[in-house]
Order: sequence, then structure tokens, then C-alpha cells
Amino acid sequence: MNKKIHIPPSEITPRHVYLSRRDFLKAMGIAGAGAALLAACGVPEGGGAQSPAGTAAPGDAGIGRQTDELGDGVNTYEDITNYNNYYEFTTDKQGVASLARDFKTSPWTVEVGGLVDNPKTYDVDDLLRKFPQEERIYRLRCVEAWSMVIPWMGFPLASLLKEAGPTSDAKYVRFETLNDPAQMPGLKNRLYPWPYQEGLRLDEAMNDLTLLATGLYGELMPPQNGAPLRLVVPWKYGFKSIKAIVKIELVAGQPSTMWSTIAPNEYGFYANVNPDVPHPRWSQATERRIGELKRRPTLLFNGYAEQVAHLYDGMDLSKNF
Ligand SMILES: Nc1nc2c(c(=O)[nH]1)N[C@H]1C(S)=C(S)[C@@H](COP(=O)(O)O)O[C@H]1N2
Ligand SMILES: [Mo]
Repeated sequence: MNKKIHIPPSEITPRHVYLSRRDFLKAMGIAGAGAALLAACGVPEGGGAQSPAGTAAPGDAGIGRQTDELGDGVNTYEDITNYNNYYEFTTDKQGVASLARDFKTSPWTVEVGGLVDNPKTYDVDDLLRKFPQEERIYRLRCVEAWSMVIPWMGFPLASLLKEAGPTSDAKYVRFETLNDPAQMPGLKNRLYPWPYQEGLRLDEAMNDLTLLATGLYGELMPPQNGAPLRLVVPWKYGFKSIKAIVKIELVAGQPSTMWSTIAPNEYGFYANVNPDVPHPRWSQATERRIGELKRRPTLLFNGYAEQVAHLYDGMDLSKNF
């Protein structure tokens, strides 16, 4: 994975997907291990085995557009990297990519601390080496009612938390984004209580779906998508998936989050995708998939209910929104 590789939007073709997947497998040292191993990791193969609508035969791996496990194709690299929410740069989704182009993502350290047995400041390069990087194709549903399907690279947050060793008092995880006004022009906007911060309950953080993402489309993460390290929590609205993380802290009480600080009645701590709980100013029943014309229904927990609904047993999802 060479972060200097620039992929022109025009070259985002199935061939690109195929090549990047091969490079990724090579990087993991399992080239040739094939579909069985990937299936064991829960990674859908290019519209294949796990996709009910899939037509690709085993061995066609990656030829043809990759899909999520529901059979929907991944968004293009161009869409994913040119339509971004990243208020540290600008509130203009189409303006983030150019403003973030020279954002310095190396060297980069992440401080893991708070209520843990093994507090440690990690260099991101060490995290990349230490934890096997896998591809996860996830839906991303923004609270603004648009969505994409994104082929992330990364590793489960649980792997890092297990190493940190949360103490018995640790009940939540708090995350913080870099706060560098010299590089992030949006930080001048005093409407927002910087730094961007987010949080998860410890069991949410330990769920296998919760990813610390380091890349997409088999390449290192572009700056506009949260390089070098961002959270991806696919069953929650996109704002929970905090970018450019510098601090991960285990805490006893529910942490404040930037969005719930600004508008607690609009952006709750849980922020689980839920078609039946409208935002006070708009419905969440449907969404616009970037690249499609017709709106599609929004799925409870963004389609991940089987993996996460149990986390909320007995909770009133309209009160704990
Ligand atoms: N630090 C930080 N993280 C952030 C945001 C932000 O403004 N700042 N925006 C969030 C929102 S609202 C969404 S929808 C996703 C968008 O991720 P993407 O640009 O990679 O699609 O990032 C989330 N993470
Ligand atoms: Mo969002």
C-alpha cells in the first residue's frame, strides 16, 4: 500500500478493484489463500458467495463491482472521496477534498488511556503492522439521509481495546479528533465546540462490526475520509464515525459528544439508524443512496440488526435516540 498512489476518478473500474484487492491480500501475506479464507473473515467476495443477488463464480473474485452482503454495489472511489462531511475543514461536502489535500497524517500518534491497565501512545504505523488489516464493505448512513456503500480497510476496535485492558470501572469509550487550526481551516468556525469528540458504550465499542479504519478501496485512507485513523460504526448515523483520531479514552460515565452538545434534542448519544425515529426536522424513513435516483427505505440499525439489536434489549429506542 503506497499512499503516494493517486487514483484518477476515471480509472475507478472493476480492474482497479481487482488489482487493489490483490495488493491488499499480498500485504496481508495471504495471496492465493483464496475465497475460503475471505469468507471466514466475513468479507463478501465481489458479488459472490454472501450476496443473494451475486452472479460471480468463485475465482471471479473482485471482477465486477463488489457488493455489500445485501447485494448493493460499492460506491465509486470518486463519490467516496469527493462528498464528505468533515467540519474541521469546511461544511461544504464537495470542498473537503481540496482543503484536506496536504493534511499531514504522518507521523501520527494515538493516545490510548483512561481506565485501562495498559495505557500507551501508539504510532499509527505500529497499529498498521500490529493488527491484521481486513476489508469490510459497510453501508454508511448519514443523519442527513444520504448513504453510500464503502469498502473500508481496517481492524476491529476490540483488538486495540483488549490490548489496553479496560478496568472494571470502564463503561464507555471516548474519542477525540486532532485540533490543529494551522491545518484545519474549519476550526475557525466558533459555532462548534472543538475538538470533535464522540463516544460509544463499551459493549458497542467491543462489537465486531466496530472498525478502526485505516484505508478504503485497498489503499491507505485519503485525508478527506479521516486519515490516518477513523472510527466506523456502520449501524449508527455517520457522525458517530469520528475522523483523524488522536485520543481514545476509557471512562466511567457517558461522554459528551460534539453533536449532542450542540443540539441534544436532534443528535442523541446512541444515534442508531432507525427509520421509525424521525429527526425533529426531517423523516428518517428513507434515504438517498449516492449514485441512485430513487430513494430507498432506511433499514433498522442500517441493516445490521442481527449483529447489534441485542445491545439495546429493553431500551426504548425513541427515548435513547
Ligand atoms: N472529526 C470529524 N469526524 C467526522 C465528521 C466531522 O465533521 N469531523 N463528520 C461525520 C459525519 S456527519 C459523517 S456522515 C462521516 C462522513 O464520512 P466520509 O466523509 O468518510 O463519508 O464522518 C463523520 N466523522
Ligand atoms: Mo453525517
